[in-house]
Amino acid sequence: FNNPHAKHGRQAIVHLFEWKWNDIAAECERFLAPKGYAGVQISPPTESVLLTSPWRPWWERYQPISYNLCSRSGNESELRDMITRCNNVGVNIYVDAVINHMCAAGGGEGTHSTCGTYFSAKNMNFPSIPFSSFDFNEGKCKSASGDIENYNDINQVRDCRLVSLLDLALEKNYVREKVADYMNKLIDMGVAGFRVDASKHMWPGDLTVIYGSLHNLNTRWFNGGSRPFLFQEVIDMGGEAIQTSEYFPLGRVTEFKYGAKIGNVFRKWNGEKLSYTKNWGEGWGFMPDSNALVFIDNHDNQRGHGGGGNAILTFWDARIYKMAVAYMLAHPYGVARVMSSFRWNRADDWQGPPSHEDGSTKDVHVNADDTCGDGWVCEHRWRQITNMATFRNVVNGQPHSNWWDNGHNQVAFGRGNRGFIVFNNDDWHLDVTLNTGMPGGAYCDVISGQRDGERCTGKTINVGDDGRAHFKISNTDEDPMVAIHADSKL
Ligand code: ARE
Repeated sequence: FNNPHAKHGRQAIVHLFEWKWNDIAAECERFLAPKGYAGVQISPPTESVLLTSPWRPWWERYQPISYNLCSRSGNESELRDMITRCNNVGVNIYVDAVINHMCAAGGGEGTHSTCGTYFSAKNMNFPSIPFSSFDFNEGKCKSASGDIENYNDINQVRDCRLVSLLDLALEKNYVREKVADYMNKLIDMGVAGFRVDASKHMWPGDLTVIYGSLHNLNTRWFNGGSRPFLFQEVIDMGGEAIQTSEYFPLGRVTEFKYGAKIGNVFRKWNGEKLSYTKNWGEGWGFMPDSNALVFIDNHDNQRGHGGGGNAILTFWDARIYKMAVAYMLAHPYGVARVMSSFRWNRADDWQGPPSHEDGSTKDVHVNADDTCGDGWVCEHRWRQITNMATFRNVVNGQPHSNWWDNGHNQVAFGRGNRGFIVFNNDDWHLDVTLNTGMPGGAYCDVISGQRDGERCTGKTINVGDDGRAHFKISNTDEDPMVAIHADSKL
């Protein structure tokens, strides 16, 4: 379950948060495949509640009311078309699976759902699956309110309602079967795996049974016997009763310490310095490499939900954000996920995706210069980030090597003889000759530009036959970093 089944040596996953299926299909063909992204994490595809107060928040999608594949992003045939088209160009689809719960206990009763299916939160009745009151943990939860009140009580965390969301009784065979049927339908349609939402709130034993009943991936696109890629959302910053390690035998796990720590490093908070990242990864107390799914920010902590706090870097802090994403993509630790966001009014963290008056999501508008408009940020299309996704592919399998630092916030490291990156996050210039480990020749810096045939649209770096190269990076450069790799050789 730990293998993303990426094609053509591609490495990075991108979360196209709230994108419509038609837009994702087009993005796979026109951008993700040619640039070498391995796969897409999509927003939850099931029917959910439709909320009007506040108006159509993004988080309504985390409140399923049926397993019909009919959401704000599109219907089942659009979903199927997207999966097919992305698979046909070797870009995998990973589904955000909300299986811990249904909608909120106070979700009412009626047909206020994204495709008009009837449900009753009051009676815990979801007839289209069907789930009834027998299928929830109401009797099992021992907290006074029925909600999780204490994260140090393992039983509460797993048997009570997360923020009042009706908690499914995953110990029941019937419930397990319905959940597995839902996931298997998607596997048969061709998805490569799942982000398992709120995994901390499900017993590892229940998940083991559900995962065990998942089909192998569709052999139209994947090798026979391939198991779905599973990455489980467990927020463990240390200090709580539930630890990520409980989920290691089941699949990969989100490493939330990664983004929180890297935010502190690039912001230079809490005495952190870039030079301290020489042993970045397990050396920083992160989980084993083979278990980790890493990211700088996610759809929750970029807007103050979930774990990580104020240190989390996002597109709002564009300059150091690009440096942090570049660091992640250059570094060998973990399976890396790039965030792709929409803009919102920062006082209203509930705001949904760019929408029309009737609440339907707007198309993603792509500008002539490859950036996006109409409220879509498309960090994954920012040149520095796209080019570092390519860097990660080019250096794949090569060791972390040729480390250098100035004792402060100037560092450099390579990936064997395939790539080299230099950062200057100090308040003064960097001017130094370093051993890159790369074969001699002229290379195009993929941060300030990129190779275009024989031409370089950015800085050119000359590596001598001894592997040494001179780097000058001003602290006032637009992006105070330089990266070269085997495929950027001129
Ligand atoms: C919304 C409202 C709530 C309301 C509820 C029901 O905000 O006030 O009670 O609806 O009416 C998302 C949003 C929530 C939203 C929910 C349902 O973030 O705000 O609730 O959808 O619409 C914990 C969990 C972790 C979870 C985070 C957010 O452990 O699994 O909280 N993350 C996932 C998703 C979210 C999603 C859900 C789960 C629910 O990524 O997008 O919620 O499907 C410490 C702990 C963490 C804890 C964290 C925050 O760090 O260690 O475990 O995370 O605090 O409480």
